[in-house]
Amino acid sequence: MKKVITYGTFDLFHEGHYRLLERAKALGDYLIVGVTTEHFDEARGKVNVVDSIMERIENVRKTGFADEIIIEDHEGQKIEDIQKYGVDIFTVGSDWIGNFDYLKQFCQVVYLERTPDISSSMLRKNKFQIINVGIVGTGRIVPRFIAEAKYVSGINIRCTYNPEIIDTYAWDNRHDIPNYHDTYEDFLDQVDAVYIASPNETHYEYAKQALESGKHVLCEKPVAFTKREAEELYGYAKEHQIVLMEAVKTAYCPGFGQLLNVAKSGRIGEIRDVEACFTRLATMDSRERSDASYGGSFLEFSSYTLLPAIKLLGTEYKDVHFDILFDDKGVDVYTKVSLTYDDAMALAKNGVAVKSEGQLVIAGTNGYILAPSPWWLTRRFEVHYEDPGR
Ligand code: C2G
Repeated sequence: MKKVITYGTFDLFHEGHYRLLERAKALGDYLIVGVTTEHFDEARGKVNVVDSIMERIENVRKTGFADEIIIEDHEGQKIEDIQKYGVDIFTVGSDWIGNFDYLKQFCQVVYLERTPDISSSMLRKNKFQIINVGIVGTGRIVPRFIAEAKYVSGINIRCTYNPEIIDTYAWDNRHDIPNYHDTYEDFLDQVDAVYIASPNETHYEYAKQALESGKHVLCEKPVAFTKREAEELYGYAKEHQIVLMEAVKTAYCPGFGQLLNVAKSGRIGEIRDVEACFTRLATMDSRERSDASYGGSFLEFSSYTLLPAIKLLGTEYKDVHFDILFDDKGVDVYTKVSLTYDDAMALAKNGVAVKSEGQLVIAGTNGYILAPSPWWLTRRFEVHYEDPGR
């Protein structure tokens, strides 16, 4: 009897998972499927798993392909399992090519072609959908998005759009993702959702067109420059039941969520002041420092620095005040935004040509929370009291 083993998170169970298990089973007579625990996934950098382990196991079981389901909870377990169960073939999708070659000393290793797309038969059943994502822009942030997408269940980066790329060949080769440079409409036809990472001044139009074509939108901040435009976009998305999200990463960082919960729990008493700072010295030729209309410190950082205040104190501030230092081109190189509430206040400090300590301090009536730099990628925070011994 030929024993096959495969592993995965199987979160938001989709067609790619189904087809992988189907082919894994066909490689032998007996299929063992290892489903990862949340802790193991966290340890390997997969932080936002949605389904519980019970649901993920149930979804694997329902396919009928697995003869046995086991739990994977630690590094090095694959070798143990291969020996323990007398496995002949280890298999996994081609997104992992090369990563598991070290298992060849224990059994045969087979990489199965990963499923890039939705097949029409699966679509008709309206399940197991893989979301095809198109990226608008090919700038600095895009390679990071592509790398990170590997850890997200059920998405496939389908293509990019950049009307200014003449030499698409170089881009395609580096990332193995085709670029569209003719019409935005053709590009939109290829995808279910778009991630907009183009220059600030183009966000609103790209987002609007995408939404009007029924595509979900994740847009780099700021999605728009005015309240009217933002309300229009969010209103349209809500009315048509399409997702529109602004890519303010900190809002989705698990550590930041925990920090907010501690602040709201009453541990430091009533919250009276929220002060956040984010500065990064930009080079003179960078977009941040050379573009007086759409560059500058406020547009670059305030969606981060205002986030803790808005999350903790809300949007009903009584007064807002700006203090700004401009350079000789008219770029705001250092901007402080002060918010006044009925019984609290907040300060957001942003800099592209002024360097300061990038920390977040939340002051309460009993104590304060300090999140050191980089608080916007919250890894740790401290709770302090009058008594330094606590
Ligand atoms: N897969 C696929 N096609 C997709 C997506 C995933 O064939 N479009 C495959 C993956 O290559 C993997 C399996 O489906 O073989 C499960 O995928 P995930 O749930 O994303 O798990 P993964 O992170 O790949 O776990 O120890 C865990 C393993 O190393 C892999």
